[in-house]
Amino acid sequence: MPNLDEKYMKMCFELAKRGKNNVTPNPMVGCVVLDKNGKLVSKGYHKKYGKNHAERDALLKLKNNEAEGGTLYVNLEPCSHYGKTPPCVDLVIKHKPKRVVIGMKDVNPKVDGISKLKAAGIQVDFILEKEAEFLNRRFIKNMTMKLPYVVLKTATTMDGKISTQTGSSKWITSEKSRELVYKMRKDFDCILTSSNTVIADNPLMNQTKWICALDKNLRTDKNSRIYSNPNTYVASIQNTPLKDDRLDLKAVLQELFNKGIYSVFVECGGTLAGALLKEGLIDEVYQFIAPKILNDNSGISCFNGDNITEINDAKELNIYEVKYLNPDILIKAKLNSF
Ligand code: AOF
Ligand code: ZN
Repeated sequence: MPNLDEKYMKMCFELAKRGKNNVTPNPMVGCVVLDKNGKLVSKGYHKKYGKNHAERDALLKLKNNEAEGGTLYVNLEPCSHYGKTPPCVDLVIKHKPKRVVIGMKDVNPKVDGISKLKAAGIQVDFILEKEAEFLNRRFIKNMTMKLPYVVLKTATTMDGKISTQTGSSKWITSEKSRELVYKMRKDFDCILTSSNTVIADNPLMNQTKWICALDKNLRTDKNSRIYSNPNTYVASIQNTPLKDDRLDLKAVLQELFNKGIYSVFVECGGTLAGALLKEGLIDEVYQFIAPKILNDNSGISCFNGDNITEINDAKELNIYEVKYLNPDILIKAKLNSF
């Protein structure tokens, strides 16, 4: 019954999202249990890093053997390893469901719960795999690439400019959009910015635990507002390898990952944005577009990267959300970066 499978998997997604920001770097996982008559008997989710996984949370609520002969839904393959918690798959098998419906395979190489379920005679089905992967895209990037998930925010005119040729840029988007940016920052471990932005705007950026400023030649003033955060990390020629005479951007992101930074919100000008895009280091773009047209040939573009002559060489994105913020719009789009 594919419709019911979709319904209960979507319920798992909603349960999983309750763990958002509390389970990092673990995935967000929800679980729904039906008895042999198809009646929903338990729900659970992974609430906090290091605490019970979703399946354990759901199954431990059962008083008897209600799951026997029933169906267990979970948006991630049950784990089979000893981490901070014991393997979920053993507990699932103990409860003897007839069928386990999974959203996505776990990309953690330590995990092979599916074989264990099958060996125990349990039917394993997949549903809404793409959606399940999208939900846990940060986890997949972190686990498979050992890099933080990178979202670049930009605010442009309708002709894609972030400032005039003289650098005049305050403000392109409305106050409402800028307030939304402050809220967005809270979903990230770190803001990444450039020395140019620090020198031009002297932003405070105090909504994330970490700030990383790319300042190759240590040009920023030590009294700049970002330095009021004790966790501001300056990547410079002193601690970062160079690539083509510039800071090696991938090396910076690797260093951030090693510090336990799993997500990065980039707020910078066109040069750094263009360089990150060229290196394939951006996972998503959040683009605010104001109802303005600059009509200036020398205005600064939000991506000032390269000399591209073929339209076929343009980077392609998948837009997954468009919001009308009146007067601006916000586009959220994902690159196929991993
Ligand atoms: C599941 N259900 O709800 C989650 C899973 O250190 P641990 O024990 O918390 O293990 C973390 C790993 O377990 C994590 O990297 C991922 O592979 C998996 N997460 N698995 O069966 C869950 N959160
Ligand atoms: Zn588990």
